[in-house]
Amino acid sequence: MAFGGVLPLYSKRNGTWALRRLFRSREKVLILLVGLTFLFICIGPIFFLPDLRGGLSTRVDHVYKVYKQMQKAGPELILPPPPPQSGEEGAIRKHEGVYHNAVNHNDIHLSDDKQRLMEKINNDEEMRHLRVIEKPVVLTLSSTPPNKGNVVVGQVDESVKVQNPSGEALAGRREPEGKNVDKGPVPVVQGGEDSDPVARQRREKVKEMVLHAWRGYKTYAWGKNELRPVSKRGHTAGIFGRQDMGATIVDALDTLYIMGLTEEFNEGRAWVQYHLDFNQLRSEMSVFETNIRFVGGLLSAFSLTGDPLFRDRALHIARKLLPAFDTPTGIPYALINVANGIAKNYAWASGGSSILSEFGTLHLEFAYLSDISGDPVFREKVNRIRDVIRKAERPDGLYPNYMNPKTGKWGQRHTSIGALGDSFYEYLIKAYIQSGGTDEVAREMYEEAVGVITNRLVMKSHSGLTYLAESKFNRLEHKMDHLACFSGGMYALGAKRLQNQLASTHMEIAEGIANTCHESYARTPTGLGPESFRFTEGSEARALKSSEKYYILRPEAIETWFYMWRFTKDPKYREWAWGAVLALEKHCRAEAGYSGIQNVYMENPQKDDVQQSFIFAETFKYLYLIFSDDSLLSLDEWVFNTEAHPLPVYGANAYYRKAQETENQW
Ligand code: DMJ
Repeated sequence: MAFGGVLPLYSKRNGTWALRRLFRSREKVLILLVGLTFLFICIGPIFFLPDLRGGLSTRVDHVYKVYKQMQKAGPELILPPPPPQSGEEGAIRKHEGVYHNAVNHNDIHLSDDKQRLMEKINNDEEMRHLRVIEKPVVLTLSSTPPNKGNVVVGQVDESVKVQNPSGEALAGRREPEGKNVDKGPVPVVQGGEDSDPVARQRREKVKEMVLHAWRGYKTYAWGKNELRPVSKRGHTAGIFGRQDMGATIVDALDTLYIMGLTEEFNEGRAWVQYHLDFNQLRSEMSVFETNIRFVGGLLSAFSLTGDPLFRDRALHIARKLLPAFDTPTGIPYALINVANGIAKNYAWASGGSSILSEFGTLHLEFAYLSDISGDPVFREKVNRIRDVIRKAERPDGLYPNYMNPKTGKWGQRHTSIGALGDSFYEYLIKAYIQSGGTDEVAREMYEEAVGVITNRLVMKSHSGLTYLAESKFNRLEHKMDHLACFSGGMYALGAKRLQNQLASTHMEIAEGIANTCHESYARTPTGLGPESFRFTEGSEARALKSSEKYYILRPEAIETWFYMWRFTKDPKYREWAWGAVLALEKHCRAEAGYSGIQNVYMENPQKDDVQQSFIFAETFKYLYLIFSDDSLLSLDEWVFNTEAHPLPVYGANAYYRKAQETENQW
């Protein structure tokens, strides 16, 4: 019979025996399998849905919770956790909510971490109930940018569409709204191709570099602060606190947007919407770095796109920083634990002083925050800092790098336009520019401060190189930090905007600094400049100590070449920038991104395995802009914060988007 080989034949005559005879072993296995499958279907849900007896909503909640945790643990389910590192990454590694105790299962931090994980889960639950999730802005095209020159708001460019929360498509980006919005010429924020084919090709190369760096970060460190592009894992520096706050994402947003990398921008935007949450922070972070990278990055993204998500996140984060300003003078502390509002200074900073380049680099972001929110608190904070700085008597007219936030007295007599001082000077001229030329106090302070620096610290080497020395207890140290290379751009910007009797001298100094910083690059076999360089009898523009020979993807030299290109149109600045591109490709490009190098004087330098977040915000952006047409982020309409995040100029930029109720405060 056709079925006889498969189906058993039951005989009533002698049941057991007959069954044993009738069922062959293959058939028995089959029956067993069918039975087990049936049992699994009936009983399985009891194991997967322990709250089965509860209502439907309990079950949905639980599934949601499991789903959220699975989603967060995604990479760890597929990839094994990286080996434990000594030092900053610690023995217990947190991977998006999953904690790996890499060394000791009895580590006391483990229970702490478990508790935080529970808090995180509960918090997620709370947020899910409380927050109305906004519909994300959807840019409809792929990452290929429009290849037709400048994108102009007001003209419908079909290739770049943004959807607003109600779903209607807007042209290019959101039109400014409100009666206080400046109606000026329409800012060019994408496109801006140069007419020179070589520049166009070079700009494409820079974009390719950005994509390489972004993809590495996305693959191996998504949501972490930074990427280790050689060992392919996340990295976090102390300035960001211990949690994963996606510093790279926030620092990269505006660069991705300007380059028309819409797909990547949208990935970043979604991460900001669903994951950027400073309520999660439990450790100290730098007030200055949080302001220039997070607040600045989000404010730029808001200005460029008009998307309120970015404005609201910037406000949320800036408010978290406010307890740091609760000092007798209003000069903020350097570090804050945003979970409990406890703030303090670095112990090494001149007896616990605050640092000039940190408390003096808040003005652009805070003034703008007040204007776009209508909340005056931010502007009040920075105006108070400015008052204290102005009134404190300066030794020999120089601003020392340290001030005690309790007494308002200056600390050690150390003045520098490099580390510890740099962006304080930068923000004076830029605050004046941002105000549309109305912030007279900022102008006066800039002219005075830079006047003294010019007289006392601007030097010429034996061979005629212009450099900026430092002053330590009234003695000159003939050393210039890579950080100080930004000052060429600052001098040039000041000269062009102030047009005072010192303008031509300042322009000369700017050219000199741009050249000296280039020399510091050109005098190395790598073509990249050291962290600091010195001027002595026998050596110029070279690092002398081994601790000064590294390069960590810093932008300052390129930044100055960018300003000089815009203001002079001398093609050498583009050539120097291109030289830096080639050097970055040769020595810093790693399989998963870009890394700093340990010694610029080696033919084959070791990589430091860190992709600093500022490579996106600054290095790549300035490179891209130097090979673009001047109309893209015009310097008449935009002012760059110290992390190269563009902020609109009041009165000259339609994207200023002042809140309706605020009046001009300058
Ligand atoms: C950036 O974070 C900012 O430019 C800051 O002002 C100092 N330098 C770093 C990059 O070098």
